[in-house]
Amino acid sequence: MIDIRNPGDGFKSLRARIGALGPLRDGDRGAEGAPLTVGEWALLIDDIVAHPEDNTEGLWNVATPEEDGSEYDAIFVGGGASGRFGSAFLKARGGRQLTIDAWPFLGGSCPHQACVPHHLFSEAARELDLARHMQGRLWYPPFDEKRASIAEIVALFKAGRMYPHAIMNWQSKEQLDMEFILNAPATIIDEHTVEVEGQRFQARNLVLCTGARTMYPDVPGIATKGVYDFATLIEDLDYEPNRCVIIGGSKVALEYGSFFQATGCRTTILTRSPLMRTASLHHVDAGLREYVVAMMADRGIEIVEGAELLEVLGNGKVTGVRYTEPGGAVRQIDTDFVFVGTGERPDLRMYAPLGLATDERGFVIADRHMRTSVPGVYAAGDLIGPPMEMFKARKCGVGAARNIMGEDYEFDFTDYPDFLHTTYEVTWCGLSEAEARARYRNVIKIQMPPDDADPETFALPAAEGSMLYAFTRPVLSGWLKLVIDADSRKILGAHHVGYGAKDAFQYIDYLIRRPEGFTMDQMAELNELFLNPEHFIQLCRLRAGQSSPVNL
Ligand code: KPC
Repeated sequence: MIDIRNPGDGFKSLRARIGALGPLRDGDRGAEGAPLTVGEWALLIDDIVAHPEDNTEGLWNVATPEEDGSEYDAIFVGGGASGRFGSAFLKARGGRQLTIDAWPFLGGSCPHQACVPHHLFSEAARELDLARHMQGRLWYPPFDEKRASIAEIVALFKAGRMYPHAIMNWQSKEQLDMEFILNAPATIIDEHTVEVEGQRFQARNLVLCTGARTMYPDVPGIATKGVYDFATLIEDLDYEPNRCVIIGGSKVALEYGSFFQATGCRTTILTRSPLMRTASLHHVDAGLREYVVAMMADRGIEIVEGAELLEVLGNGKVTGVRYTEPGGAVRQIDTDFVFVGTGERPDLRMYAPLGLATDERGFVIADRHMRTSVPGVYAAGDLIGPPMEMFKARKCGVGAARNIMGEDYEFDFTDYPDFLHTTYEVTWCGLSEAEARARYRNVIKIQMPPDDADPETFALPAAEGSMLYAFTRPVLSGWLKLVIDADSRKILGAHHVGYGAKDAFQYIDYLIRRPEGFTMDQMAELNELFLNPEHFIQLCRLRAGQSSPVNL
């Protein structure tokens, strides 16, 4: 082990051990000593991320083609969720993979700039929301609006992100037996050849998994300092924002906007499309949307739907934005912080030698086998378009691996459970009530609070994670709905705003999408762990005795 506070030449010795044999290895790649521990990986990654200029050499745990020129079954270009899961699966099936990433860690943007910080921020938003709401009651002190610093929470994340990175590298090498080259960009030569640090590797197939990045609106001033996206927020924020304007109505816009507002940074969302009615979100129930947006407004977020950004104003730093509102009037907001959440697009320049077919938005076209227009070349994850979700990224990578290893495997991600965070966790799957009514003649719903209840006095759902709200201001305690075909008794959709139901939705989605479906009677037979986050089981049981069930 090297001394964390005083590594000396430890980084050199760590690098020398990257290819060292772990317990699964049976060949000698000429590396010295024991494999790196998670702690050692963390040190090395942190040093490289902090000082990229001093760390231009790749991290190899593979032989060079000169030492071992045998062909790979697949080279995964990009070691994020798609590349890592695809690689692990292919390796487990007995194939030979090489995974290449320009970052010094596997796992991609998720643990570096995306899902992991997002969840940290959403958890902070939830805590802050409760602390502000409960201030002066029970054990809650007066809420100090100056104490929640966006910059400090970002710094907290940055100070710890090397640990999940390290686990990805350690797990991939020591437990999954993957071969990789990290901290080195790949150059595509042709559909079977990739060059890294002057070495050319040959493969039967390529799997392209390099993700996407925020697409900025093309308006004057958009490059001014003080304009951020979810990635640059992490890398470049060097002051405490006082006022925030969000551009866009994507999930990212709702989620980060809710976080910024919860910290006390007054936030306005300027969005063309109504929130949660953007094309990238499907099956959003009108009642769920209404509750989510109302609760964001209740927290003080200003939402301008139908807004068109005209320009970002600045004098070397952002000072404001100009936009048109729906009637055409031009408005200005003075702000020191602009956050772009207008969706993502891939950067395909490195793939120019392949001549890949792309769609009208610029995403790589891949079929259900993950095959691109170029034989032998597969694509996965955000590179092929929405949904920009983890399940899709990982299963695309695995799907490519399965096909490469000889299976005929199709992955259809047209239907899936979805979620987002505001200061709540919002989850949904299956059909919205309106979609269900369009397809079935006898639709009922189980909803809490019911439509005709006064939500300010109707203290249900009182649920896991929202009890303090339920007993202080009931309307804040959440919202839920089950949509049911009363004829077949099958559950068609589930919708929830609260805390802790995400896990259940992974399974509910699977159950209701089975060909045989999942009835309200089967739901009623489950054993609730009361007070459960979503109340669906007991509410179904209250109606299951009815031969012709009606709304609850
Ligand atoms: C929190 C965590 O799992 C780390 S980020 C996941 C990256 S990967 O496992 O490659 O999908």
